Amino acid sequence: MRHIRLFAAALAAATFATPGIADDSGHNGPLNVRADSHAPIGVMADHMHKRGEWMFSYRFMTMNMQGNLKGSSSISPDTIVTTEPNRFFGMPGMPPTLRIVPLEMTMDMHMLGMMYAPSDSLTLMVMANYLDNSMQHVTYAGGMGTDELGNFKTGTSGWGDSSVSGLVRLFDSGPTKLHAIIGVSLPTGSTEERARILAPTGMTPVVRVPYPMQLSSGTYDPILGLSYSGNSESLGWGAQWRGTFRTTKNDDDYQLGDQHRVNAWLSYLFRPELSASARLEYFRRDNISGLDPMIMGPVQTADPDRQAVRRLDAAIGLNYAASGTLYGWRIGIEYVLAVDQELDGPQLETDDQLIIGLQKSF
Ligand SMILES: [Cu+2]
Repeated sequence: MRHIRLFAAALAAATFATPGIADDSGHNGPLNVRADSHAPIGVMADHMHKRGEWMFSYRFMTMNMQGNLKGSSSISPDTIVTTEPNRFFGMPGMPPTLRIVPLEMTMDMHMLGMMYAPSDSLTLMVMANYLDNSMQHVTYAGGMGTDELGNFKTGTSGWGDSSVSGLVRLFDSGPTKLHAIIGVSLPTGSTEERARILAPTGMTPVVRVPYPMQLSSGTYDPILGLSYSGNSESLGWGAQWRGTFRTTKNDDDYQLGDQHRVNAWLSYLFRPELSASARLEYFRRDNISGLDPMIMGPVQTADPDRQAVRRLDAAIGLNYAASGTLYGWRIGIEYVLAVDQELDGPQLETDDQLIIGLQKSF
């Protein structure tokens, strides 16, 4: 919940900072700026550009996960290590139940984006991510019982998957717009990250880390979507679906589950430069098929069938689009709270996310 304070500070800063430029229509005129012409900052590929226009963007996202859920009920580490079966049981040294439990995870993502419109009906978009993951665990001693052996933390960081997409105009009446998203996700990150762990035997080997800590899918995956937006004088709205489809196994013999995001948002324009938004996102990710033979252990994250997520998030945010001499610059912030989730578990529960983004078009 540390994100709430940051968000409140940004809200206060925006509220106090904007009156000074309220009447600054600049050289471009006040009608050229409309903060809500972009979706809330957590939505990607939401807008198109005019022919010849470029945009560069940077987003920072941080996600907090804490505690475990099975389905939508919380499950304690003691219960996990005494009742949850270990799929690797029967292999040398493998206990019948899970013995290592993730307690919390932080995922930080730096996203770089570039957009360019060769025509009014096509905008090209390239995105790259740099990831920084850390996960805290508890290890239980031996093959049974509830004696804790100790804690350990693993961390991975590096470039994740990139994407190249085309946004294709399907409809534009001025106030309402619709476009298709057609792209491909590129395996520009590593699927073979390693870290030191604490095993139930007390040994501390360096092993290939489980799936949630890897940086990439390892596959070329089609991305498809539809994005709609509209506005009236002071209200804006929109909806988007975006899916990533995994079609082949990677070099490590597995494929991540398909992923879908469905978004709906409403915004209110206080003045041309400033809008506030409320957004709902439904996120769905399927289980992994196949299995990396190098990822094995009495821990839920190593199990391909304990990866699926169905989650509803609610977000509030602000968009600010500069006018006058800073015309072309935008800043957006969003605080995202997970309100409901169902996990093929045990699996770490998502708490909240904070997203801050800076955009410059010219
Ligand atoms: Cu753009």
